[in-house]
Amino acid sequence: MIRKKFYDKVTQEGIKKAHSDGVETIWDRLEAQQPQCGFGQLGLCCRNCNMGPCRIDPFGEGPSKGVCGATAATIVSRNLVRMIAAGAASHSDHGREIALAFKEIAEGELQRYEIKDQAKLKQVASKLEVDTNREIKQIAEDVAKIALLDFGKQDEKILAFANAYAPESLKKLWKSINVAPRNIDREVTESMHRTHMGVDADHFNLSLQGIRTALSDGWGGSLIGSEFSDVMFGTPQPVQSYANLGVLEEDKVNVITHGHLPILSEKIVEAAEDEEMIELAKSKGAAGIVVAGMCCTGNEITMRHGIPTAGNFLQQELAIVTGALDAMVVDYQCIMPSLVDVADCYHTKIITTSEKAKIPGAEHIEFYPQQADEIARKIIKRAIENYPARAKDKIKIPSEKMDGIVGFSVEAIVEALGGSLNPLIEAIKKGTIKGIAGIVGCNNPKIEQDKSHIEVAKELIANDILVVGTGCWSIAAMKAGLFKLEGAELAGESLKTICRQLGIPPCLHMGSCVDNARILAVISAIAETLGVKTSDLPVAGAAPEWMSEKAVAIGTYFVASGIFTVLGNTPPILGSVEVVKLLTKDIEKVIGGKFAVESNPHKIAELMLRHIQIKREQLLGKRG
Ligand code: SF4
Ligand code: MSK
Repeated sequence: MIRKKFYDKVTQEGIKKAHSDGVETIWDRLEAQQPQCGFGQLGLCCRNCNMGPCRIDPFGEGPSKGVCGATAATIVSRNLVRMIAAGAASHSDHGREIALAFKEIAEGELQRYEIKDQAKLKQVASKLEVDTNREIKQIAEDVAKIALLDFGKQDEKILAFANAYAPESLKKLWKSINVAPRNIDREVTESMHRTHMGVDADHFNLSLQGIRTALSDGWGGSLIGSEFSDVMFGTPQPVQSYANLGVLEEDKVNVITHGHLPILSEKIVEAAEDEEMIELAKSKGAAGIVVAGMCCTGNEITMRHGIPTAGNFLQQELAIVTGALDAMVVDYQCIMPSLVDVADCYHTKIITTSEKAKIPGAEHIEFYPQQADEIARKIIKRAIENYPARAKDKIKIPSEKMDGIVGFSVEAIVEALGGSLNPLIEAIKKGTIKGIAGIVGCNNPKIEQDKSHIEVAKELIANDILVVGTGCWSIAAMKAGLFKLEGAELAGESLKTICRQLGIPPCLHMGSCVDNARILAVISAIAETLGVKTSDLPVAGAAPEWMSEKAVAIGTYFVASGIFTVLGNTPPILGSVEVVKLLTKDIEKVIGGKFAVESNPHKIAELMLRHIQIKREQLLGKRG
């Protein structure tokens, strides 16, 4: 094993059990991959045409250009833009799926779902300047139309959603450097076009298109996904929940929903609560049914229903290793194909549900929103029928689970503050809260699971920084008790006092990885109230354990929204000094934010604290 020590003891025990059961895990496969390709790590290989693959020698002894003449800067930036495009495409395709379902609900074509939060719909509509003094159906139809046009309109204007939600100062800046996103699909397509052999070779120009594509995600596809999910399933409100593998129960049928799409998981939750299903489970000898989430589907259902979360990205295999998981239902993104191999050693059924994400060896039950209830019940039935197939001697569920409060949507934060963001702004001005940090992103087996997520957050709250976050960071924070009210004991004196007064934890759960738009909304509202740019605020971001291409898109739209962002592991860009310099230094003058790369959690926190301190001094000095 590469790593012997794990921050989360549940993971440590899970790996031990996996090995004694003869199961290979992600850490074993990482070890088998060593040494990983140096050209790949530096971003210096290109296979964008069949004159290649080409690679550049980073030591200057071998080739310095690809067959076509592409330099290191061209190849590195093209590869990076492709990562951003893939990340933006993934988030935005998820957003599109939600928007399409919403359109059908609005048109009365999809009766299996409803508009649960009409007030939120009106709020979205008025931002988009849609007349709200009409029937809900009419408002919904118009809002859906605008959202879907953002995926396909052919004019040069900024996305309607970005236009409605982004602060004026950001929009002005984006327009001035020609990175205002025009059409979500178009930006992804143009990124693929520009990175085709023989198109854009200028690393700066390519990076601008990367920025435009990321913005089409953060202020477009992801934002649409979050807003419509709230309208359809309810805007999250603080709710008590639990996290870690200890949420599984030995005497119950255990079902995990894993992936990202709430259209599916909402129905799985409903089906598992159905009396008929519970009776069926009892008839098989189980005491009931447990539904738990994993990764961002976990975030979606925990923040709306308090459904427990079994774990974050690196725990997906280990959930099966408990021997007590009867079905893992997956949609898309962050689902490892290895689940099928792990499940082979136990009785777990892996059920794929999206035509976009099939895994050889898994059972495929395709999910259609039009038959959502029947399909969800069919899936739950499969899990129940599988309960008796458990091998009793292989069952070992860790006892650890941690409670906490989840579901701090923007609306919930405003409510906790008594109706507006002003108390937060005042606290920032006074210095009782020194700044805000957004921590997001995945786990990565190259990094000790959860360690950076937790240590960075702890150090920030100890310095009176309010921490908000999403994605697999949230699950790490929850497991570590940072979403408990008592978590405030770890905060600095003034943050602790505020948390006690408001009855909030020092770290706030803002949702899944599409929900970073919520963080942007809070930051934008503060900047607009203060009459400053987002880049003037004492705010910083971090993705300490990122691994996915979506995280690259997120980091890029944070930076392009004026936020200094620290990456906890190096993206494949070190092969070009020009690209490194651009992204970690020069880009700040262009867009207001920049990246830093740092793996040591204490240094990550230090970088964020230093940035926040400088911005505080500038802001307060500027404001006299
Ligand atoms: Fe090589 Fe250029 Fe083709 Fe890339 S695009 S594989 S660098 S010839
Ligand atoms: S699930 S993208 S590992 S946060 Fe959204 Fe977690 Fe990262 Fe997937």
